Amino acid sequence: MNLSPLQKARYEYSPKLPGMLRNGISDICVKNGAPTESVADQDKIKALFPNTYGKNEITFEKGANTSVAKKQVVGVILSGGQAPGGHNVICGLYDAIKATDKSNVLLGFKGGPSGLIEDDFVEFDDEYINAYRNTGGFDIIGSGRTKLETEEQFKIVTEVAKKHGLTAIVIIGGDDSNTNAAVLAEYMAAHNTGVQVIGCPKTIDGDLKNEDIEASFGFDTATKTYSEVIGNIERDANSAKKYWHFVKVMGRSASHVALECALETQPNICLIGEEVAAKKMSLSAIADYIADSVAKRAANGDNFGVAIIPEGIVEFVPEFSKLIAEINELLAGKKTDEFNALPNWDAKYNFIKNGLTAESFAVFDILPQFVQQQLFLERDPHGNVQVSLIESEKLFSALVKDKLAARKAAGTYNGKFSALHHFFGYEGRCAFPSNFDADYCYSLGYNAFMLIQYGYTGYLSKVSNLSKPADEWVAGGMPITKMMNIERRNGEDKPVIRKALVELDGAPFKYFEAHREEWAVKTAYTYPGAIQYFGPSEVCDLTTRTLALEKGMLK
Ligand code: FBP
Repeated sequence: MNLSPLQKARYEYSPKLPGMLRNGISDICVKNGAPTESVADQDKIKALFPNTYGKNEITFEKGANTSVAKKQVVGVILSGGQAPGGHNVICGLYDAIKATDKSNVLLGFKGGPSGLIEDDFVEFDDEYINAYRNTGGFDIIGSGRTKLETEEQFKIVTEVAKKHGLTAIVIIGGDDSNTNAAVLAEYMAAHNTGVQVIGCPKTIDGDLKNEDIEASFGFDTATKTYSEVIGNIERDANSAKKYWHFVKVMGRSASHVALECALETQPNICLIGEEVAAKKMSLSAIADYIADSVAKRAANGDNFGVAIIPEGIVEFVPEFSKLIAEINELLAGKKTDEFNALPNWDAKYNFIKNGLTAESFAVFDILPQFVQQQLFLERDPHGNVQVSLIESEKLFSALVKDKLAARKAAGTYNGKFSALHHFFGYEGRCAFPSNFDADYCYSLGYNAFMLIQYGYTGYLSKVSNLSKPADEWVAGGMPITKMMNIERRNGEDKPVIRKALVELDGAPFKYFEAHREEWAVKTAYTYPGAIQYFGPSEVCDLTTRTLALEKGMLK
């Protein structure tokens, strides 16, 4: 195979472990912490997880390894969207497994959770693993979005585990996948299978974090990748001085990615979904907010700018969510066929007009026609509108254009507005992991095996103190049940890990809020440049601004 020079160089990189894990397997012992309680709904969660609830938080420290030696056969899966560093979680896991005992085995189940059900696996060896060290992607075994949650699936997984003599399963995934890891751990314990289950926190969206998990892996690299390109676009905008760039960035729900990119690049505008919801902003109010920046900059002769739009934004606009709910209702069941049979858009438009409340129709009516039509094109398997497919970067630039036309007619604006659109998502999910993600992920994997070796189940591999150099990182484990509460999902009460949205009183948002008025008018762009893998630590080992602000390292 032809390898790029960087690929070869990254194979040679030795990821940094937390200081306490650096002395070799025989010198790692457990320090017991306090028993835990779930973040809310304690009685209900305890009743649902009688075998795994309330266990102690633990950390590892230097000291004689007291774990009981046994042959380990571990299965691992990657679950959900790709995130840079996933390969290193598996490499760290593999190295710890083999350093403990060469005869231990690591099986990778292919294509995500379905690999466990279909018993589709590969047994890792040095040659296989070495081809993936410090590389991006999930192609080592692939990933998938099948949910492991039914009793039927758990029975099959138990059979597969028995067949291979699995002692443990490691699930690398986001909030949903780790919720399922907790349920599977409870099932395995309740049925005395002897199979331990350990989770690892992954997602570029950054919404799997809490007082225990400081960051999900992949967020660092993905946001640095987007920020590099946004910075380049800012420089292009400032050079040509003729375009407003509307840049949508991934983040299915929470706006952490958009906020981090804004902190890195200081654009003129960045929308934050959580703020839009808290202030109950309408589409029109958001468009006015952006148009104000365009107009003020135009008054200074700057007919250019950059606006960051989070992928999940429209679901945070209350009137838009109501509109979507009404459309789903309007087209439920056979009415979809009736709608599809209408001869042209005019007839469809009237059907919609007659079926929506006046309030929702008013919202529908201000949407540009391509968005109106998008709402009826792609539907999910339940027949619902796929909000994530709406081109919100184009939606907002179109709404802003209308606002500016009205202002021009009223004589309050006299600039030029020419918009370009970008969507950055997949570009960042498989980048070579930054040194931070390479180190963090390797540590999560290595640490996951230490949890297995010491007999823990239903735990999330936890590496903290991440804003400090890696030798000061703290490795340990946290019962997943500690992060759970009860939420309503598909009409049922379910135990789930609480999704972390952007906190409007948190330091990252506060910093942004304190500066955004200035950024909206001035050209205050910053240019992060490409991720640096080799060079001085202050350039190569930087964490995100979000983490630095949360930990008080930046003011
Ligand atoms: P995870 O939550 O599984 O990590 O995935 C997040 C994400 O990258 C979102 O940012 C994006 O909306 C989504 O995946 C895209 O999913 P898909 O890969 O299925 O198109």
